[in-house]
Amino acid sequence: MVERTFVVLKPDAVRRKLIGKIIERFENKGLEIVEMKMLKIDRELAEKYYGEHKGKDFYENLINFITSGRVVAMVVEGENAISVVRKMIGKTNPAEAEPGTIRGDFGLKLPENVIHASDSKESAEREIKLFFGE
Ligand code: FUP
Repeated sequence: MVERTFVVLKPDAVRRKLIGKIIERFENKGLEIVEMKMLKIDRELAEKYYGEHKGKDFYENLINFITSGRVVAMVVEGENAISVVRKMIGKTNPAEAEPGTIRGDFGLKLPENVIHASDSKESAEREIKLFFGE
């Protein structure tokens, strides 16, 4: 089934000039970028985006990181895009992510894990709406 998923290249990826290298992987895979914008996430948007983590010990650190610089938000489309992109990004902790995955190749320690991608159809819909509207 053709799906749409939501991807964010986080402030560490932008600072380290990895935008092109990461987008190239999605294009090489045959996925299509159907929406894309650069923005600085403010605290209000960050709290909505990471609402499920409120109260966790890493929450403040995470909000500070995601609001620390510009990000690139995009909608990526393709056959089974949600699970395919999750496989391509690797495990949450870049120290544990397999080499060959984006986090495994470009990240070293949390919270700087380079990239986000939706983990389900429900979160994809919620996150696309949050960043791109209806
Ligand atoms: P993921 O879906 O892989 O992005 O992971 P989560 O939704 O569980 O976590 C969201 C973000 O919280 C991660 F990208 C990084 C941060 N995080 C930490 O900083 N420490 C943790 O122990 C877990 C997550």
